[in-house]
Amino acid sequence: MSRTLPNIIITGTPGVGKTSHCELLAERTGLKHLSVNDVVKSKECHEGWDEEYQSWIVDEDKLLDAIEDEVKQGGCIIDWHACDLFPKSWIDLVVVLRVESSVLYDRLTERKYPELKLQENLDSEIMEVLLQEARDSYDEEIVVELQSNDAEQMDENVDRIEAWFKRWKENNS
Ligand code: DAT
Repeated sequence: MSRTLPNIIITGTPGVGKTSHCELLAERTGLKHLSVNDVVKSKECHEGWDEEYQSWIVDEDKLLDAIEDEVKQGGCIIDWHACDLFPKSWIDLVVVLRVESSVLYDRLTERKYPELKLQENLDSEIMEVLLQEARDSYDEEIVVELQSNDAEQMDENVDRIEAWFKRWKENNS
């Protein structure tokens, strides 16, 4: 069954601005902000809490089962720091947000990340791990890399994604 509304993934290293972008986009487009973090917690799609990393150990099969029906209907903005687990057939656009290391350092310090987690996330951003994961998992035409260093860039990004959404609806109506 084809979707009447698209599904978008907003991904990137923690602190890059996924949640902020998703909230703005949900307001502007009426699409649903699907925070995978919230689903993992509320539907217990995890195998416990990792003390060292201060994060849930996600059970990906459970997670996919928990969101499948909703995502297959379309109209979701998926907010998660990974993207390779979602079946290609579910997804219409993958936005990889990027940020400069010094800005990310400040944002993650503000969040009081433990040292190891802070360092690993900074390395991950510098090594473009999420961008590579997106390119390896989806057709290159649907993967977009956008900068998220400041509010102006966030506004531009939201405008761009909203414009993409309107075109998608026209082309798929
Ligand atoms: P994520 O969901 O990727 O972890 P977030 O949306 O929670 O990131 O943002 C982390 C913090 O950084 C939050 O205080 C908002 C701020 N922030 C994110 N993107 C920004 C941007 N482009 N301009 C200014 N502040 C931003």
